[in-house]
Amino acid sequence: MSRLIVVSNRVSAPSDPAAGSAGGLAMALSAALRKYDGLWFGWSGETVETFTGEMKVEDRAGVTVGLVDLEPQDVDEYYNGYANKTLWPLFHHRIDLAQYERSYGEGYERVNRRFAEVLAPVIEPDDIIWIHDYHMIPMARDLRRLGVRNRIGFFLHTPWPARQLLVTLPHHRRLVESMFDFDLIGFHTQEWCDLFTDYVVSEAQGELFGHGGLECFGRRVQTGVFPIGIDVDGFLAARNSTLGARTYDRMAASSAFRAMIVGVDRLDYSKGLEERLLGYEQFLHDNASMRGEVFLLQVTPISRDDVDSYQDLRARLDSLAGRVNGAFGDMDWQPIRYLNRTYRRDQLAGIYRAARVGLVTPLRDGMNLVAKEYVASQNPDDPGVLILSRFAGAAEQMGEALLVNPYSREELSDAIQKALTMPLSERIRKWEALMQVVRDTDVGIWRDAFVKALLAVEGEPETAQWA
Ligand code: GDG
Repeated sequence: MSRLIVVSNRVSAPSDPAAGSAGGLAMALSAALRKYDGLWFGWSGETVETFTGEMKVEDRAGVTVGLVDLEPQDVDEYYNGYANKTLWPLFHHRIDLAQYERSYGEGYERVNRRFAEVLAPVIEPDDIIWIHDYHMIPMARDLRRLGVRNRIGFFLHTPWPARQLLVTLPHHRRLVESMFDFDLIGFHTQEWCDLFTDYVVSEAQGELFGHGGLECFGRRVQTGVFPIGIDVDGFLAARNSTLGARTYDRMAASSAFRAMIVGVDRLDYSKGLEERLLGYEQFLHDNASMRGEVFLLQVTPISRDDVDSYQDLRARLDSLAGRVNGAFGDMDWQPIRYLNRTYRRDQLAGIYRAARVGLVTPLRDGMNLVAKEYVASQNPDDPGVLILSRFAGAAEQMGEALLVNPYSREELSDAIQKALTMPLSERIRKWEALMQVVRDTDVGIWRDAFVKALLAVEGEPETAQWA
């Protein structure tokens, strides 16, 4: 039987799934792999003085993981450098924050090559390989060079940037060319897929064929749209667990006579946190009668704290949350509870359930799983309202949410007011439609659709040039 080999930068399978971990990719992959025979391969998160190329194999809550340690220079150049300071900002439309240093690109190529060299010897002929995210774009090329002829798919968890932005990346063509060593490339939304196609056709003079096929650089690749979702049953179980229920009771008591608005995001400039706090401040300004009647619980675990732009954002958010609390708070009311910590997944489910409004307002986001978790957690008889940025991939499916432009504080303020006063019948109608979307895009459906499409790609992998 064929195995599914999943590759991602970091193997972060939680040892206790109910505890979870703060990151969309980690949650999605561990849920997807628990039900599949296979291996999850990637960086251990540890460093060693000299790279050994040794793979440590472990079992984590039913998921077999293969881990490699990297050198400190790899982490600086590949992870903190090219992945987090170059590609992440570029792919999220922040070329003002993107840094293009030659050493970063060299580290990125080196680590992809190292990953390929460690993985190639354990690949069996029937294995299917599924590589994830922007950290690992050139890895198929390196595997092909080592003679790997298996089916190799790629899934991008972030947006694909507009062509006019991508061309600011030195060697952009080389990066895209390496993607033609995959058999299938998947995106969350039609919009990201169309932007990729636009680059290939308009910048690299490629051509379309069939349904989602692209021919360029003398090779062919298939593209497709596979919207990711959450493990719905797992999340409902977390919500209904003892700790989930207890957290709900605790939050319901803590928000008695006050409506809770909730935000849950890694501390990242793509999540629109500053704009969100400014929109909430505008709401407090516009709706004097509602002061004291609401509060915003913003759960924001620190993320990528080795990168300057994240430290700067953290300082600005500290100051903004303090300013709003100082200006509007009262002796028995704090408008914003701003928390730089993580909660267990079952606790998060209880928090979401107790919140009248879910505020999910990224400036740019591949999909956004918090939007789906918030919907799944609601009480069907008295559901809360989801406010969702139109620039999150999730907006392509979740049109029944209150869609907003997160750059406009007036629009945010109006949407909060509307959500808090929405009649029950409308809340129920919207929630039912959104919950259907959450079920239709369950992470198991996403995994199966991608693997099926990968197996259905016609023809031999085009590897002759490396053989
Ligand atoms: C990337 C893409 C795409 C957050 N705080 C805590 C916690 N979390 C969990 C959430 C959710 C996950 O982290 C965040 O997922 P998102 O999808 O919102 O965002 P990214 O981390 O940026 O993920 C994104 C995703 O990949 C999947 O393809 O949707 O667009 O950027 O599951 O619940 N979990 C726990 N405690 C916390 O405090 N346990």
